[in-house]
Amino acid sequence: MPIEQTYLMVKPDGVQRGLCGEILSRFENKGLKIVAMKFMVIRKDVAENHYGEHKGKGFYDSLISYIISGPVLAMVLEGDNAVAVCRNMMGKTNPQDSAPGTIRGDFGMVTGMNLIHGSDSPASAAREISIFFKPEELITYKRTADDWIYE
Ligand code: DAT
Ligand code: MG
Repeated sequence: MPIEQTYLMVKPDGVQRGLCGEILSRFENKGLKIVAMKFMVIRKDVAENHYGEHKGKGFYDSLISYIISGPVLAMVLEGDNAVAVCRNMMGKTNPQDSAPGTIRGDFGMVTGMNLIHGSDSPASAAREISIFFKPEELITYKRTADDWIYE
C-alpha cells in the first residue's frame, strides 16, 4: 500500500461543538501522522474553489455559507493508504447513514452539519492540500512511533 497524504478539516460545527480534540485524537490514535495543521476562517473564493465540483447543485450555496461561517481546523495527515483509511473513519456523507464508530456516525445528525471534510482520492488530496497549504508548510520529520505502527 502507498504512503499517501490527505486533506482533512474539522468543519465549523465541529469546532463550535468543541470536537477538534476528539476528532484529531481518533486519527492520531489510529496511527496517522500529522504533516500540517492550520486554524482559519476560509475566504469565500477559496471555499468556492475547494467545492468547485458541487457548483450548480441545489445545496451549493448553503454548503459555501456553512463552510465559511466560522473557523475550521485544517490538516494534512499521512499514512499507508491514508485517503481511504480517513474516509472510512469519517463515515458516509449523511450522518444518518454513517456507521456507529465513525466520526459522522457518532456525532452528526444531518448532511449539512457533518463535521468533517476529507479528500476522496489521492488526486483530490493533492488539489486540496495545494489550496490550503504552501509546500513549505508540510513538515517532513521522522516519527519514532512509526517503527511500532508499521511492520
Ligand atoms: P463528502 O463530504 O462525504 O465527500 P460530497 O463531496 O459529496 O461529500 O459533498 C460535500 C459536502 O456537501 C458534504 O459533506 C455535505 C454537502 N452535501 C453533499 N450532498 C448533499 C445533499 N444532498 N444535501 C445537502 N448537503 C449535501
Ligand atoms: Mg467530497
